[in-house]
Amino acid sequence: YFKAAIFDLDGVIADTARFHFLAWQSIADDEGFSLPAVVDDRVKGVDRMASLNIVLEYAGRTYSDAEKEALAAQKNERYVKLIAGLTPADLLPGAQLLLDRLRVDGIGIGLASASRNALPVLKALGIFEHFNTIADANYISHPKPHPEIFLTAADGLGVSPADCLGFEDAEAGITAIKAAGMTAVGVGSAELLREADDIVSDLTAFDYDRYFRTLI
Ligand code: G16
Ligand code: MG
Repeated sequence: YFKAAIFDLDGVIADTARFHFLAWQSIADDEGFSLPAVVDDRVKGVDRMASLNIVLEYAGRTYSDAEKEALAAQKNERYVKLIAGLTPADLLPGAQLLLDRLRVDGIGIGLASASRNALPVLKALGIFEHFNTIADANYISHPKPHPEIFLTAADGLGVSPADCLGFEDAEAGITAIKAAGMTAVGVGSAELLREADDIVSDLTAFDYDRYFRTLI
């Protein structure tokens, strides 16, 4: 049995990937180019500046560092506006029930998110109190697929990586979990998440009793 669960945020717990994509799309619109739908998957779990670099591959020109800083800031302003209206209804299926069960069973709960907006998102979703530790992009220096963010979360929980189960919807995230020496549950497409030890379409399909000991 595992002693802790470490979650990615966007695409695993929160239905926020669509807001990231909308914000990038509006940046592309302003700059006069369009984004193919595949960008939605390409920016999943990828930090802000690296996401911008992916977006700008579809622009017809190159951008200076100063221009990039300005565009990244603009995107974030728009994203922050879009998530201002988040409520517990924006939790992905199965997330609330799983977090509740883990808490009741005394399993450590950690967050490993590439988003610098993870805190306000957790608060708006009403699940901030469930987390025993939060590792987000504000506190780490190496983005996923580097294991640092998952190792930081395990450290915060005081649990060894081998006793942690990680949940991710992005390929780079699964790589990070495996590199951290943890077991990985992929949430979403089986094709994209081949490296995962187990794959579920969403958290309602997660087999709790296979991984965690139920106390009551
Ligand atoms: C998330 C999203 C990414 C986003 C990144 C940074 O990662 O999946 O698309 O670019 O956060 O977000 P922000 O601009 O808010 O710092 P995760 O790891 O939670 O899936
Ligand atoms: Mg994600």
